[in-house]
Amino acid sequence: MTTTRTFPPDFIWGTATASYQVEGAGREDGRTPDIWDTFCAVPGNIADGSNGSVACDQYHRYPGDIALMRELGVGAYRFSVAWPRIVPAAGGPANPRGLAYYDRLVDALLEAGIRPVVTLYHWDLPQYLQDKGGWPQRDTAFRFADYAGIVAGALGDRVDTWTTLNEPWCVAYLGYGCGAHAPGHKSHPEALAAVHHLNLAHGLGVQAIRAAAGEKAKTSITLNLSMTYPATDQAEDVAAAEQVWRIANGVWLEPELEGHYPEQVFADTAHVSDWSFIRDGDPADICQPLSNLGINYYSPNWVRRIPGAVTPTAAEAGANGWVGPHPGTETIESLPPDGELTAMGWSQHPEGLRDLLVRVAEAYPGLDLVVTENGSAWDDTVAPDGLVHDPQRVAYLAAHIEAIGQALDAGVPLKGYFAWSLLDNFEWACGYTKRFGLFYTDYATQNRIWKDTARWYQQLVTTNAVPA
Ligand code: IFM
Repeated sequence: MTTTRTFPPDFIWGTATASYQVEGAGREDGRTPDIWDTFCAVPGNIADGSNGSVACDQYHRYPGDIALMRELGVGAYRFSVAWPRIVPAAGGPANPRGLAYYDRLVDALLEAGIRPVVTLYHWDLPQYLQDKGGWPQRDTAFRFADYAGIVAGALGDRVDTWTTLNEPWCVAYLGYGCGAHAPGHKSHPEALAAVHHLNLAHGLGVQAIRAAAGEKAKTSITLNLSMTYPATDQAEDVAAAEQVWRIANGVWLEPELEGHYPEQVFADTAHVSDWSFIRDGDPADICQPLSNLGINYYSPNWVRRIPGAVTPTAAEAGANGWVGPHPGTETIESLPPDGELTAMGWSQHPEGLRDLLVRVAEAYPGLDLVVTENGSAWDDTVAPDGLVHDPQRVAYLAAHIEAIGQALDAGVPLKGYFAWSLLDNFEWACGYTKRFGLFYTDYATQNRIWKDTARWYQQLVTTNAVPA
């Protein structure tokens, strides 16, 4: 067999899921409701009116899913822990039955030779914390640190890497800014307060993990950085792209890795917030040494300054109900997606992944990077041969693997790649209507069915070379 590209021998190939999207067992073993249970109960919030109460039933079927991963040949499984299983009520105590589930999962993964890569927060905030205000409230960051310490204390001897938060961008901007995600608020001032308290939660969480699991614990955060290009090379569009970069990416990267917010972001958002929620000492708490940075990438964004648009006053900003995701960007618009769109309506630009990795690596030399999510949704069906043939997903994956190869060629210290997702699952506001899996989930039977993409990935990860 001829091959087109090989990867470093220690490169980690993995796959990923998240608790609410796959576990099910919504009320089992003491788990209490989270904000997604509440959000899903509101008619109209979820495309198919569904919720995560059963999902892929991984809570009961994890041995079968681990057997599949073993056959796939991946070296790591990135999953998340459901906070309301671990701390089901305000103030604790920790729930031993909740911890026992992750204990079993981690042991089974290790037995199968698969590294457990744990995310502590992939969006399932306990409802009791949202009842007190959720992420716009400072106290939530401290409660997160308590929870992180509990989990790290219980599993720290076996977990490979600890990721504090997954995609805080979505939490702040979709959850509190434009309302597309739980808890469904539409408030840019709340979104910016959430940004800061998520950053604080990350920093306090890293400290709590180290205190519980030891200084050697490998820590990380996963950011869905937006690769933002200017629509033209005109100065106003270039400036627009940099403004979007600051509010989408800089508000996480700079405090977490440099110890301060991008100065210009305060001016960009002055009509939205005075950022008075930042307290002395917060920057030092937020900026903690990390073992690596996780980056999720699906599609890039082209933006331009809207001709003639002016930034609203504070009063107008509060009154006009403008609810784009990024606070302070009322004078900027994104170009519509182009080319063949995935089932999510997202365009496909693998070079965006390469460019993003190169930009971050240049900004933070010496920091190891990992692609913690990348994948695509398509309208899969089971063929008469009982399998799923998904050439568009294979092509997407192959093109993005080539892009990470180019990033490695350019000297990016990229250490691993996790395909999103192990199996079709609950895709948030889209419910079960969008399928991202390497494996097809038959929700009626909970059978997992091989897609061609899973076979392609199997060949890649078992040979460490792109199939010709
Ligand atoms: O399914 C999500 C995941 O939970 C977070 N990153 C993006 C994926 C696809 O939308």
